[in-house]
Amino acid sequence: YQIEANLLGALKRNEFVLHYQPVYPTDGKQVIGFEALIRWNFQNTLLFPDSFIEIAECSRVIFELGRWVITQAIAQVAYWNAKHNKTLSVSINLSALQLSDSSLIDFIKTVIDTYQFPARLIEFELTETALLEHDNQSIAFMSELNKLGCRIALDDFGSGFSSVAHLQNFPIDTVKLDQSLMFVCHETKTLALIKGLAAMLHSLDLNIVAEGIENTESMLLCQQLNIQRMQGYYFSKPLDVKTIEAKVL
Ligand code: G
Ligand code: G
Ligand code: MN
Ligand code: NA
Repeated sequence: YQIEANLLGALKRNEFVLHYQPVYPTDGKQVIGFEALIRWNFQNTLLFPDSFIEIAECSRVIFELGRWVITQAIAQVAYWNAKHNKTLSVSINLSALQLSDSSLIDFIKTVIDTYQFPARLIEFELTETALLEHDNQSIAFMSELNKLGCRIALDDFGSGFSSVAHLQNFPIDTVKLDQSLMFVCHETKTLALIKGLAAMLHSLDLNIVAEGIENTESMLLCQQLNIQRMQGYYFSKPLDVKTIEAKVL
């Protein structure tokens, strides 16, 4: 099927939804925020981003789709915070291409103003590929985000071609350890790697989020290493709005 032609139509028909994966602090007790993850309600099946984000990028629909995600996620968490008198944070994934959208910063500022949402509670997630492709443009974009008061996370760290140089060359606040590390944290070499990474990131004053926490063992490891935030199926998978409201808030 021609996903590409359908993407813009899907946006108009309101077929995209955001699911939210709860994020927990070191003690694992109370949810402190959510990562917004997009899904597409396509003819009664829920499509995951791996099956359409790339196409959205190639067809440049990602610019409009990305703006929809930003508005939707901030509006949703603003609503939850007002309703429950909380200060939950929201993490939003950005595609590399979006860093070349020169009016995106103004757009984000308008959304923040519209919903009166504290910028410090917004974290934008970028992957290393996003940074590799652009460089100077990326740094300028990130500095603008910083000026707004938003935080920036380097996503999927420890997978692929993670470079330690990025940690000093880019104005990032947070590093998200890739879930593949946590899945095998019982293995001697991986355990040593995680411990070393945590020590390095702590000494660089970077916040650490561990992803892919699936069991007590990896949760306890994060606590032992003072990892600030945790995400994973041990706590919760990404959930739709209704389920978040019924079971998490
Ligand atoms: O749950 P999951 O299948 O949603 O996420 C798969 C990948 O899709 C994640 O690595 C995430 O970075 C990406 N992704 C999820 N939501 C978005 C989004 O709104 N925008 C972009 N660019 N990527 C997203
Ligand atoms: O790349 P990014 O980290 O943004 O995407 C996270 C992806 O990992 C999403 O597809 C999400 O559904 C998935 N995910 C989140 N927590 C877990 C987990 O504990 N185990 C597994 N296998 N996948 C997870
Ligand atoms: Mn992410
Ligand atoms: Na990740």
